[in-house]
Order: sequence, then C-alpha cells, then structure tokens
Amino acid sequence: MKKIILALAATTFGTAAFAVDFATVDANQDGAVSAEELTAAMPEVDTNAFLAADTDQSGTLSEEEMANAIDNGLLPAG
Ligand SMILES: [Ca+2]
Repeated sequence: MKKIILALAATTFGTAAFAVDFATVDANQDGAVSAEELTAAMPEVDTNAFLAADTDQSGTLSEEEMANAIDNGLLPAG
C-alpha cells in the first residue's frame, strides 16, 4: 500500500511519471484526444470520466487535461 501511495505522490510532481503516451492515444495526431480516441486506447474509461477530464469542455482532452485527469484518478495511468 505504501508503494502505491508513493507512486501516486510521484505523479503529482510533473508529467515525468506520465505512464500513458499522449501521442499514442491521440491516434490522428491533431494534438487533442477525442472521446473516441480515449475509449479506443482505454476501453475501460466511461464517458463520464472523459467529460470530467475535459475541464474546458472543448469536447477533447489536451495533454495537460489528460495528465491532470490521471493525477486526479479520473483516468487510469496506463
Ligand atoms: Ca486527436
């Protein structure tokens, strides 16, 4: 359990521990991850998690939004 907490703490100090490769999830390489791209890469993610992660409600996730969502536990880290 301690190891898990330490791993979570490490992810809050930047994107170095960012386990999900944004460029891989961004299948069409347009710099934004759509709900379709996200669920293709992470089938276990539901739409509500996507909507919660899309903090500016643009309909897509920026790399920052995705990193924050992973830090917040909205999205799996990989
Ligand atoms: Ca995209």
